[in-house]
Amino acid sequence: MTNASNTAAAHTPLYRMMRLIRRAEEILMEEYHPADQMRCPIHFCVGQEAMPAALSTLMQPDDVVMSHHRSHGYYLAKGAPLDAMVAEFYGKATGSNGGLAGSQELSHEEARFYSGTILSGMFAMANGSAFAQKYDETSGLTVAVIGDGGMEEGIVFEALNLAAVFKLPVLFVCENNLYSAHTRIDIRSKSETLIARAKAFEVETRLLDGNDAVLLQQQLADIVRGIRAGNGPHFVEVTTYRTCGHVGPENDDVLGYRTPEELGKWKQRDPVASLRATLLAGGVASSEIEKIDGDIDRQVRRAIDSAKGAAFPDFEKALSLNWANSYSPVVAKFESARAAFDGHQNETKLKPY
Ligand SMILES: Cc1ncc(C[n+]2csc(CCOP(=O)(O)OP(=O)(O)O)c2C)c(N)n1
Ligand SMILES: [Mg+2]
Repeated sequence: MTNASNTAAAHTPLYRMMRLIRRAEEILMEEYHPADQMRCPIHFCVGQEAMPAALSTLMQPDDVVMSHHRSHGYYLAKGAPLDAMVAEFYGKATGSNGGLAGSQELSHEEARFYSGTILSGMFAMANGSAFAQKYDETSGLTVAVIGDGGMEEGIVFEALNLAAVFKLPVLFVCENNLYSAHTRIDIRSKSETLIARAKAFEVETRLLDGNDAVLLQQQLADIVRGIRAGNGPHFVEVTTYRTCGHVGPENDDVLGYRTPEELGKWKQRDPVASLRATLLAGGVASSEIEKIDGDIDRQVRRAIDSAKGAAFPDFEKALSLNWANSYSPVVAKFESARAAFDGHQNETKLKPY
């Protein structure tokens, strides 16, 4: 093996993770309709795989990752199992949350991965997690991920300030994909970059290219090392783009909220295809890459088959997880099984919105 192919081969795990995230998303999108067996809204992350993949190579078991709604990449990056994620979308008892959370609240206790749909909530909760890590003198850090839209929530500024004052081991990540749902950043903000907002609290900041996984991995390695060494929080803005729709498998470009030129420009910078090209150019055999690709597709299809075959959670057991020990009368309607129920649930089919 030459030096160049050694270097390229070293990026194989990065490629494997990126490809897993990409293909899990694509195959789930194909499966979503017309079967409609996944009954939860899902925010896919096609185009944004480089950041979670780069992070995956730097995470330790006692680190905590807390993500916004576009979470699947970070779930897999933290080492949580694919099967449990897919089963969660199918609402099955074998899901990472026993089938009760779906995509938007996906978490995995053992892997120390959490996500939630309340925009920016993760920045605040990460402070609590990082405070515990510091107080307990563990080597762990907490990663909190939000989007550019999330940066418009007031709690972001309270969280950044507190993390700076307490010098907490937090890596704050803002995935700037230029859109909050269907509203472009230039309509919402005078600046297309957001690091200045974190700098105002004297938090260390970096603006990074979110579509170059190899470069990201190197840059993040330094940042993570600094946080582990006790240097306090770091805010990273990664510029990236989702090439899929905002929510659901549907292409929402019909809404005309972005230009085909812009989309085309970002598709040219596809992070998965470009790392694949780097590996090939660096001498990694195409047969090796094809083997990785084939293994991943089989792994995803197996996860879907096993999710389909698994049982739904037991209703009584599910209710016992309700800490308040009470539930809405709407739930009682389902429990009594007297409510009219449309098995096809056409109304739940997600449309672009
Ligand atoms: C507090 C709050 N307000 C509004 C919403 C509705 N909402 C869900 S996703 C979204 C857009 C988020 O955009 P961004 O943070 O940029 O993340 P992206 O979807 O682009 O990954 C909005 C407004 C929400 N989930 N939480
Ligand atoms: Mg966004």
